Amino acid sequence: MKCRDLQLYFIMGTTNVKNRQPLEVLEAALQAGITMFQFREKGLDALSDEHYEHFARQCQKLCQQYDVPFIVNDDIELALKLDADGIHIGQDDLHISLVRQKIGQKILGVSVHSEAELQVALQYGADYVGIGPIYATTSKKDAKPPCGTEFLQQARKLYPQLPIVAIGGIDLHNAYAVLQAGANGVAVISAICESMDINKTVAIFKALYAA
Ligand code: FQP
Ligand code: MG
Repeated sequence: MKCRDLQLYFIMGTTNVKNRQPLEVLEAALQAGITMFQFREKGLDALSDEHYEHFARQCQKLCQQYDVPFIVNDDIELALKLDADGIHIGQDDLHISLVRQKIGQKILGVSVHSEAELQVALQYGADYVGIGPIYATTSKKDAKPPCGTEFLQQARKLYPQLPIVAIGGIDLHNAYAVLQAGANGVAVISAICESMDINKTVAIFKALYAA
């Protein structure tokens, strides 16, 4: 995985999409140029069982067509079954040491909120860390309070080479500040799922890296 893969990290599940086909949203985002995708099927109306797996496979197939890494949120068994490119875990998920053992060389992303969590993530070979929620988010019901960019700046200072993606309430208006604070990229759900023009939204995000 390269730092550049984190530039525009799209996260989606069926519950994030209203009045559209989730696969159409994903394909539009891929076509427009997202650099990484996380399959995150969560919430009250989330798919389960064979529907869940079938939808995951369809998302993976699209990502493969566009040569974009397909990362599974939380579900290590699914990631192994589908031979996904990687997995993302948080602090309430299976411990990172076990996850690393199970997935071998696959991409491993970890959510961290403190220097202590960051050190554990690095100790067990996290390939990237997710820091947030930077701003208030509506996409995650059990999200912690927004932390702003302070910890992000601290993490960057401590580890100049670490691949860091920022998450939580990031949109076209605040993304630049997050990159200035030291993130290699931004992870978004709503900014793309709720966009009236995905092509344009993605282009504006990506223009932040031009120069
Ligand atoms: N950062 C990222 C990423 N992806 C995520 N899914 C999270 C943070 C949140 O386990 P977690 O992870 O705290 O909650 P959930 O499993 O509900 O998503 F860095 F990839 F942008
Ligand atoms: Mg999780």
